[in-house]
Amino acid sequence: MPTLEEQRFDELIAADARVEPRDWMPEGYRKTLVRQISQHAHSEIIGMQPEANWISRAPSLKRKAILMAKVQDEAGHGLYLYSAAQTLGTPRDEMFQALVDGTAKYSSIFNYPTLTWADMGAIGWLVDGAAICNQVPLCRASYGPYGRAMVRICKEESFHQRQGFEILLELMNGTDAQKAMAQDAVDRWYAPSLMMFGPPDGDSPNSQQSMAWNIKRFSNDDLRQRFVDMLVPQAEALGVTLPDPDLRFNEQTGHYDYGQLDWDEFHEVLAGRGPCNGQRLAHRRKAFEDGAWVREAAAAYARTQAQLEKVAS
Ligand code: BYC
Repeated sequence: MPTLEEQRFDELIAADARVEPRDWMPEGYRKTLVRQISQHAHSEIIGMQPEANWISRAPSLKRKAILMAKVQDEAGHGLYLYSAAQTLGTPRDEMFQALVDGTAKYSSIFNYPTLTWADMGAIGWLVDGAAICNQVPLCRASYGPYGRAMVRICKEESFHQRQGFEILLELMNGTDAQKAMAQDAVDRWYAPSLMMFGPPDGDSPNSQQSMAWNIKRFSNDDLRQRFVDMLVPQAEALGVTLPDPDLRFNEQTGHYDYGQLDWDEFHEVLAGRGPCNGQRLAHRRKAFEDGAWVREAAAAYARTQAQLEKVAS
């Protein structure tokens, strides 16, 4: 017999209603949310690095201002998401420690290097494009604080995607060397961006339960397909070639078939052996250590304020 609390939770999910922090929830639901939300928060925080790498080398003041705003947005996304996870009872310090210890996951995509300015275009177009495709359905996630955080994140991601597309468009209207640089960036970021959606459905241990709980709304493969279908006309508009000889429209399904992805590479990256895993974590750890004085000063200030308030009362 389910308890009253369990019944109420099941009713909320069946009615496609929101679960709020005050509501009882099964431990598995809470754990799944903390796992997914903290993984996403860490992705935003680590995801600042590949682009921050180009802020000082942006080709104009305008491009520099736009890139700085984008990277700052990512910091903001990380913070909304850590806050959403905190409503589930997991302290931020704990999540952060797991990231710097290397025990928490973050998106595979941020373990690839940014070699040229065109990578800023490819990241915006492909990486933020994949993020939007994956994250718009999460605005309807059953857990209230997560869904609400995702609404604002998605609005900002659309601007990010457009700025990437526009960087590539400008390069594709430029010199032969600029066109080649744009195509090279697309060649390197295309397959990793498709892997952002996670393993194929048959190898995705969490999808089924997450979908039953209305956290995820579509499977990894369904979203990946939606992304590929969206990319093809955009690639044509840009004049870039998507690096997949098996990519073709399937009249029967009404979708684009695409070639096999290198899932061994994906698992290597997840195991910490991608091109930049070591560098990304080392940089994050150093930033954390360098910020120790700010945390100490803030804590000392809070103590002094508390003492002053005590004296005044
Ligand atoms: N990278 O059972 P599955 C962004 C893990 S965008 C690393 O399918 P689930 C940004 C998965 O965590 C990127 N790990 O899992 C964009 C699980 O391991 P654990 C972040 C991955 O959760 C632009 C295992 O593989 N977005 O931040 O049902 C600029 C089995 O997978 C990946 C999000 O996180 C991957 N690509 O589905 C700056 C969106 N794929 O946890 C920043 C929210 C899978 O059991 N997250 N894994 O140890 C999601 O939608 C889902 O968590 C996923 C995976 C679709 C990613």
